[in-house]
Amino acid sequence: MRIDVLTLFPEFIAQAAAVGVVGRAQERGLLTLQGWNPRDYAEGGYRRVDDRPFGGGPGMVMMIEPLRACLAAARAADSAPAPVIYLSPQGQPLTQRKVRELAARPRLILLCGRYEGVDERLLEAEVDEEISIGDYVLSGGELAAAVVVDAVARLQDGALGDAESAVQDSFENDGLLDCPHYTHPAQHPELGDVPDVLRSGNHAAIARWRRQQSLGRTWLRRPDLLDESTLSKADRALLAAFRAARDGQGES
Ligand code: 9WO
Repeated sequence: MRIDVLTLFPEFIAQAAAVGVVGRAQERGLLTLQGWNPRDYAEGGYRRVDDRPFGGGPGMVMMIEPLRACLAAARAADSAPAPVIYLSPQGQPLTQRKVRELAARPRLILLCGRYEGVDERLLEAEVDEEISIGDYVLSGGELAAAVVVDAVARLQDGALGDAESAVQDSFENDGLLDCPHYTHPAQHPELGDVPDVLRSGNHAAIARWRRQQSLGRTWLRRPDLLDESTLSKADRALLAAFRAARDGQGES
């Protein structure tokens, strides 16, 4: 997969994508990432990319022409068609479902705004999709673009090692939250013991416990993710037992 990122800070994206799973995906040729700086396509000695907003008010707006020329250059770097995605708080929320959809494409172009944003006419003419990574304001689209690159890169075939793939499977976990994890020491003098079931060697019981923890934690922390009517009978029973154990805890 190829991802082109239009940004006034291309080195930021390159650094964020140089480490860990995403860095390795690039080394393995599973992901080609290229940064494009609109300033390189700006006219004049000052290489201006922003100007004052019509209507007045504070701040600056990114101008049409440097972005248009930069986008044309990025598009021309590869013959595969690419949707242009603008990262902004006004976009559609990014979900794992959306990430899977984007990861299946041969190519993406990500557009990062700075200042107060981009001239609306450029967005209307060139942007196919607007995506938000959450309901907060950043100082630019770069951190959000790095999030998209990371989430999409790790879904490329061969990007994860076997162990990480297993983790991925358990995270995707039917839309449930992950279960708790433990490692050595089995006993800690202040922080307590690892649950016995995880040291029992009973793999069926361990799988059941983890599933129950996932269900219980989703119910407690993110009830919006849980549609109990779509749970299997076995899942409903595990969740009922989780609730019962919790209700019992406060009683003497
Ligand atoms: C800046 C600003 C200043 C005063 C009053 C209102 C204001 N709005 C903004 C603003 O939204 N600036 C954006 C900065 C312009 C587009 C790029 N920026 C951005 C992207 N901030 N946050 C994101 C973002 C992207 C994806 N998901 C979450 C947030």
